[in-house]
Amino acid sequence: MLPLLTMHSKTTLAFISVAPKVSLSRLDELRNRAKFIGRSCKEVKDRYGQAEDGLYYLTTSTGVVYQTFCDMTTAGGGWTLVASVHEDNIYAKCTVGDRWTSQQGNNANWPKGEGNWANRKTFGTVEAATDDDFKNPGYYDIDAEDMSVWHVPNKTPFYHWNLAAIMRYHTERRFLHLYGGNLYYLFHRYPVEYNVGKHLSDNGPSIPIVYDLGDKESTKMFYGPYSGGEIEGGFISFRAINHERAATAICSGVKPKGGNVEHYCIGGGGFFLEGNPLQCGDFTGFAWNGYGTHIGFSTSKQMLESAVLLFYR
Ligand code: KO2
Ligand code: CA
Ligand code: CA
Repeated sequence: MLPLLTMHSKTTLAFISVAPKVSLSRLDELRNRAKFIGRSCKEVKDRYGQAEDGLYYLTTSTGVVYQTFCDMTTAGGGWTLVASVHEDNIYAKCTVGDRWTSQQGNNANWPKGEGNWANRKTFGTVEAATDDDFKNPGYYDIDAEDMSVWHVPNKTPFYHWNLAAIMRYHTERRFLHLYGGNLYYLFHRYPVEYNVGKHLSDNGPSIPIVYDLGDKESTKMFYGPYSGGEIEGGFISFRAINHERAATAICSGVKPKGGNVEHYCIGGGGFFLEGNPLQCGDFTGFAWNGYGTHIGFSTSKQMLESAVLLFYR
């Protein structure tokens, strides 16, 4: 039996949409997806012809079973959600919730920070991928060629991600072949670590992207006007280093042409020297000139309040 809905007051209903009613045959259909197990959403699509976006069951090469979201429609489909980077509080600098940077402060003696870009630790849940950080075993297990990235407003339920997204794009050049097949291996080659190199000359790769929602110009508009002077839209970049030798993980939608990457690249190592500790956090220095002001180096509010969803195919 499905639980009955209890309506407490009109006010509650106005802000919290009610749980959807679902037929028993639909529940059977969802449960029966367990039959279509694969190592990636691409396998599930190719082997069983599953074409509906939603949650599917996957297994790693060693038999770890998990559930995640599959985008079965964009550019041929078969995209596996492997992670999300979520900023829970831009004012809290490298504290709890900054899983993609450091949760233990801004500290030059802990240069790799959490190290989660290059380990097998997993966290979060797929349904909460826009409410908190998420990382599943696909991140290190799937042998992928391309990436897709969605910027989705925080708190959006998964069945609305595609429509609610403010930017969506994917790569088409099979670049992951060159870097070990996924981000786990890519970040072993390009460690996200303080003091491993110099800005621009030691950055990791920048890969051209194809937009599914947005374009080069709209991408630049999400970042601050000062950032605009040192980025080029139409790329996804990895392990970008800043003027003070802090390492960031991903510059979404852009290629850095300067060294203030802390205002347009996310995730990082355990130490950001400038403004200590203001630039340390999952969304680094996105609020350097105020919260969502889109002044100076501050991003727009939309960017600041959207989670970055990472897919492989
Ligand atoms: C600023 O006023 C400032 O920020 C710069 C940062 C940005 O990442 O490197 C410099 O610290 C500069 O000295 C100054 O503090 O400049 C271009 C204007 C921003 O915030
Ligand atoms: Ca976070
Ligand atoms: Ca700077």
